[in-house]
Amino acid sequence: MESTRGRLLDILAKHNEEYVSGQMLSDQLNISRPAVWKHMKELEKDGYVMEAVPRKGYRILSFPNKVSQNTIQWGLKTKWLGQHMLHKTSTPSTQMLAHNQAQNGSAHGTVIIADEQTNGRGRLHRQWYSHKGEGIWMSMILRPTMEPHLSPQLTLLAATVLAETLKRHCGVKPQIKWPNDILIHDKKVAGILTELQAEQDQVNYIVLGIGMNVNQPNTAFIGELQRKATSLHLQTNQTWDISALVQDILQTFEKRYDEYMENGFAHVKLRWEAFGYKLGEIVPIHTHQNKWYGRLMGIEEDGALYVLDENGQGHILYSAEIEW
Ligand code: BT5
Repeated sequence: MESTRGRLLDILAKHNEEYVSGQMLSDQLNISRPAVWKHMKELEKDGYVMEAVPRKGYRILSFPNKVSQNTIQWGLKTKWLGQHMLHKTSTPSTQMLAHNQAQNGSAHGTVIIADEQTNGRGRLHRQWYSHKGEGIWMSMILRPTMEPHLSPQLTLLAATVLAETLKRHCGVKPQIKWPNDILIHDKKVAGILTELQAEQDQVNYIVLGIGMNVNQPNTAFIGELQRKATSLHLQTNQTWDISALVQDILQTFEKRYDEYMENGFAHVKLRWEAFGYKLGEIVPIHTHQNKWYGRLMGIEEDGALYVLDENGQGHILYSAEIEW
């Protein structure tokens, strides 16, 4: 059962900047008013900054710099995304948890987030390094009315949301490497993993996983990642508030998702192409056994990559691994 303290935080967090009276808290939590006051003092010891105003009540002024359901939901301006949330300090993979939750009927917009993943994964069962407390490791459950073959559009949508949010929030210049990598200065700062459960012609649910490196120092990246990966901290020399960044991503995602559901893919495509990595350039392309050179032209309605070969002939690539 949830603790009194947890429920107290929940009530205060849901009221954002409004005061909640001691009487209301005491009624809802079924504890005395001196007990409410004692809980407040305990929270202050843990780094919460509280305000108590006579005849108005209590409110939270700031949370400790630590991710929790409350720190994310406090001030979260979304209608459906992240209104249901599960936060874990450690879990094998938020993707796995999200699949379990979705199969048990969790609502559209449910978000699962963890401080650490012990078995985080990328596409094709590749490993995803998820350093404790230093990044965003989260999965959202989406239940769109959509044909399964269009689901790659959601990966592209998510990529534009991450790029757009990072640019605005952190002042960096992100680029999207088709189909799911977010790069800054040629190094990967975030990746997206979209998995779906579908019938023949209708998506049942989608689990959209986002992994983003936020506050890792240089020493966090070892082996192949030393060359390939970066974090926002390394790119900006700042330490970022993870909850605030998650809020911004969720708010931007909800807005763009609703627009996409209403108006279709055309705007997503334009935005994606504005962030497209090496678009218009000639790059080596590995497809199955072949290696050839092609000019990256843009993306198709179904999320495929459109490439021109040396003879000017167009190719539509669905699962090519592109190397540069
Ligand atoms: C991805 O796969 O980029 C998708 C990553 C999705 C991770 C999220 S975290 C929340 C949710 N829960 C999960 O278990 N997963 C999702 P892919 O394109 O296959 O890239 C994987 C490759 O990226 C690896 O083979 C490494 O080369 C590299 N990589 C691994 N960890 C990285 C990191 N932290 N930062 C940058 N690159 C990384």
